[in-house]
Amino acid sequence: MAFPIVRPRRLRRTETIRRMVRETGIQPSNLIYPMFVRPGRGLRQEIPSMPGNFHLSPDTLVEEVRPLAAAGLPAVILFGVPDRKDERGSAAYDHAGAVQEAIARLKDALPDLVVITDVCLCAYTDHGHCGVVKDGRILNDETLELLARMAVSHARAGADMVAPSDMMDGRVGAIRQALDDEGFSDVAIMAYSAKYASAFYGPFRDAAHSAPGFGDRRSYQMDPANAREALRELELDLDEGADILMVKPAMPYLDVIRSAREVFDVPIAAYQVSGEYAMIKAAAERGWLDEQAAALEALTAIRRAGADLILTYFAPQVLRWLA
Ligand code: PB1
Repeated sequence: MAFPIVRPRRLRRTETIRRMVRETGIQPSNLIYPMFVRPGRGLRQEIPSMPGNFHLSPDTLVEEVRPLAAAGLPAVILFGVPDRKDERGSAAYDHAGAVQEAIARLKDALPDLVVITDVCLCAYTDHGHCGVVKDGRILNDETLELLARMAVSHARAGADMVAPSDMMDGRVGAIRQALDDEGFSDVAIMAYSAKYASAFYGPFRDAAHSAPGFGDRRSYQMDPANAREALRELELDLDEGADILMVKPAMPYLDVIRSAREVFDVPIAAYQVSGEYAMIKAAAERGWLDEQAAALEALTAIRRAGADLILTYFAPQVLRWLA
């Protein structure tokens, strides 16, 4: 059959009909809000490259999250911005660190909120790489023990999940082993499995003061040209014990998200990174884009590609838009 018997526009005629046949939706339960926490008290400092996002101290972070949790936000992921850095990123696994304190405060104030923590050294090392550096090389196996210590310090503070974003080989297995050995077998791992050496991380690196001091991350993060390799990375992390698999960035990698959804039966997360956020924000500020329409379209695309969970800096706004 064809036109005029068949008229696809019949199901686009009114918003109610369109809502009835809409294939993809965004719910608060799909959202994870990335947040930056620094040592101190009473801190709430907007991040210039990421308007609407803030450097917070553990006390102000709880107050920032409270209304978002009440609006249905299920989870946050915490990124530490320490006052001190050294070559082995020792502040990352300091049991008295800002992230560790923020976890404890959040779990005390909002027990049902899922607290996820980023596990990586780049914000904590004075060279800005995600691992231990020697003679200009990022050492893989020597880094695993530090990442495991960082993850255990988060679990000890009460984190529900840890999210290794370092891209060292074998880190999921090392973290799983360490968590289980220390009695945290119920702490889940959301692995940044297919994480690309992307040009879209700039605003985050400004926010976390985590740009590499030399070279780049291409000896550990994936080549943007590779999609088949992503399936290998996702499979390895699953075999090592990951509970959730992530693709990052999101919109430039919808094909990879789609492949991950088709191949793996575990929850798939996608990270709408700082550059994806900043692009829409900047264009909207200049009057070139409708911010809400563009942001929701981008998030819908990421969901349509197959992501169950989206890490997005738009989370507070999406909660308002969906209300
Ligand atoms: O929003 C973002 O850009 C996230 C950036 C991401 C944080 N997990 C990494 C950026 C980078 O590679 O520098 C941090 C890597 N541990």
